[in-house]
Amino acid sequence: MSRKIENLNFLVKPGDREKLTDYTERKAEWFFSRSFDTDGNQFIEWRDFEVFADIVTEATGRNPREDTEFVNTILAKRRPLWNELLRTCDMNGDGRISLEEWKDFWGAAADFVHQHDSLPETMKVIAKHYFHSLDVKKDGVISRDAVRRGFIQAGGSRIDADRLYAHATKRGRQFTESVYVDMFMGMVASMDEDHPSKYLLVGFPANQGASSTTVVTNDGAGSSGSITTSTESSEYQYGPRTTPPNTYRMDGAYQ
Ligand SMILES: [Ca+2]
Ligand SMILES: [Ca+2]
Repeated sequence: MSRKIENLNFLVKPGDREKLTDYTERKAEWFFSRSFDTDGNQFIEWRDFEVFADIVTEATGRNPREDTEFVNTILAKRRPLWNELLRTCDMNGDGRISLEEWKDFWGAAADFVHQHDSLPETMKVIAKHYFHSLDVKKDGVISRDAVRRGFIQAGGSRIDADRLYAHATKRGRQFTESVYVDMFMGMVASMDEDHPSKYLLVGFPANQGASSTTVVTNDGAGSSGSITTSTESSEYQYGPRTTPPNTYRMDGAYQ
């Protein structure tokens, strides 16, 4: 069934944002600002990816002006994602995606999920990008540690990371790409505020406890917004107190 619908046409039309409920609209807005609109100007542009790459580079102690090869490696990983976003979401063809275009996209995608019980291709590209960013060992499975590190890097809480992981691995299953894509589908389309797929939205206000939780570091200080610069050690290591960017930095580009 799901294979048959792979090729179903997915079209976004102006006004598809009307298909959003208050709750799904809030999720769309959160994802827009936390995942993509790095500079917060209400548009997703290639510039946002460049800012993101600089932030990630600085978080590893490198100078983005000098280590351009490192920066370009990060950008190269995200170029296909950007091309896909532009292709599907940039309806007026101005080379950037406004918040309204994004909401039309999200509304069309949620409607597609309700009709076909499957994600449209562009949403799958986004989901798979984030899955592979978290699959740091490249073995097709996300570990609990990887989820925690990803959440903390993105300014989220360890408690929410554990909630997400517990749901993803319920009944003994592994956190594979297909589990991730399924949860992503729920995150896009579910109107149920208790649906655990919401935990994919790092720091989302509706995630109970997210706003009141701080991550306790080795020195005991709350630093939910700190940046980890090591991705393989068993203890979380915190870099300098950099202001966390307004983005969902679950990107494995450090590896
Ligand atoms: Ca922007
Ligand atoms: Ca546009």
